[in-house]
Amino acid sequence: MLKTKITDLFGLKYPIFQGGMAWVATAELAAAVSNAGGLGIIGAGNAPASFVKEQIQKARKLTDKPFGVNVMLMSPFVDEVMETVLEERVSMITTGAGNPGKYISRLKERDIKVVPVVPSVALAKRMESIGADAIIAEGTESGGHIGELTTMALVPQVVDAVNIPVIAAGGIGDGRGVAAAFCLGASGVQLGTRFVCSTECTANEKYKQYIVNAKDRDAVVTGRTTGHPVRSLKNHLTREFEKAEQNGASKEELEKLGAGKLRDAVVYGDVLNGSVMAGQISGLINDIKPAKEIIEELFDDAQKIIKNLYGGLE
Ligand code: TUI
Repeated sequence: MLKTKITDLFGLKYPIFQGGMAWVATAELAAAVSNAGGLGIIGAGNAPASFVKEQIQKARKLTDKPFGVNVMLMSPFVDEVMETVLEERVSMITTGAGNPGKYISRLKERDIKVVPVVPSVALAKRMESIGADAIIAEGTESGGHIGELTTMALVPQVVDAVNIPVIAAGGIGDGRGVAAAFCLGASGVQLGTRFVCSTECTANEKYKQYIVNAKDRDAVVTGRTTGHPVRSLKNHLTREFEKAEQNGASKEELEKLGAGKLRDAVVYGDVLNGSVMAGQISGLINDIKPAKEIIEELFDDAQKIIKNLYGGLE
């Protein structure tokens, strides 16, 4: 009933990935999403390989379904994390914040599927040409490190530019967003912020609640002057960052201001001085519930909408 190129390629019940968010996307969340029929993804973020290995092994105890790892390419540990995913032979990886080109041949030799996150058509085409299995087109509505284009503009342009399946990400939080992504030509969706507000997510309850309480304009962008813009929920830190940028702070000063702040928010619940990375859809998210309920509701609602429009997905 929900067959798409993405369910076929990754052996899923539902064509949905859970974003591989640093600190947030632990083995517990990834396993819950995979057990519910989506694709759970462990976020490697800036963590060393030993942590990623531990998380992979933990997830294997919690689910017998496929799951993936998101490799954050700006991480100082990226090379050793890649070695770990090769050794552990995870079934797939997503990549973010850079070009995974130099790793692709070794990953493919081990039958590890590679799904890069891209913010542009040019990068999508390059990724297809070097052997990516699918592409995640992520709009600027997303939380964390972002590109410029909106999901609405980016997804159909990427769909037209490549022959591999496209997964839409950024700004999707309910069944209407899922249906819209399919209307734009996507074969699947990736959601991050919605899964932060799941029961199984191990992020501090204060982080989840800060998203639940957020309104439409609360997810702001800082760091444009560094070339690495980041979207997070407004708080003391975003205001301090804005001031520093207005006063012409150097890239190094700004990096220092942001260092360790995501962990402070996710792990310790410091939602005022930490970095509460979350997407523009935060304003739509009003509850915390099990990943299975989230996924079933997303696709029940999307199916109803799509049936009314076209008679259903395949
Ligand atoms: O990667 C993300 N989102 C992230 S990573 C992250 S961890 C972090 N922590 C502290 C500061 C900054 C980041 C939090 N959120 N999304 C995927 C994504 N990738 N969005 C945009 C891109 C991207 C950007 C440039 C992908 C490729 C790219 O290529 C540039 C090049 O090399 O051509």
